[in-house]
Amino acid sequence: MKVLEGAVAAPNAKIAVVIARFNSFINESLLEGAVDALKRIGQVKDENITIVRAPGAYELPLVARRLAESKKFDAIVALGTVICGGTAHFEYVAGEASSGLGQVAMQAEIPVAFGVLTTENIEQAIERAGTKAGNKGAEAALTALEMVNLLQQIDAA
Ligand code: INI
Repeated sequence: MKVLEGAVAAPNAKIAVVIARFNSFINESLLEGAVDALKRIGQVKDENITIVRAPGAYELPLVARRLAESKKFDAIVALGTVICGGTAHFEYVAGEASSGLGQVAMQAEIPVAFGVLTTENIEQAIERAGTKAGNKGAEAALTALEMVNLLQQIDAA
């Protein structure tokens, strides 16, 4: 029996991190967590990490798509924060970010980790950006590395 399961080990991987500026006070903590996880846990070299800033979460898919099409990266980590407001705007922004990033992964066949917080309020976002509920940026970065490793294993099987 052959079982393939990714390890969080892709030290030679080239990773693009695309981060939204909207809600930047939260997103910068997600970025800090992601870069720390890539370097300290994943052993990814500093020169193999590219950070790209986009206006908001709505714009993340197009930027991710361009990065994927460049073929310069093994995985993309998308970071942003969409906080529920008084209108349906939240749903459109979060929905486009989520489905758009998923489409990029499927079309370009490259891991796109979803490090976009979608929360009811600012407190929930803070909790997930390096305080009591961990750091979703770090989690997304580690998932990206695991996926790079897993796809390499599948190709080699
Ligand atoms: N962008 C976010 O990243 N998070 C939000 O919570 C948000 N809200 O709620 O408005 C948001 N809006 C901006 C959006 O991403 C686009 O930049 C904008 O609509 C222009 O296309």
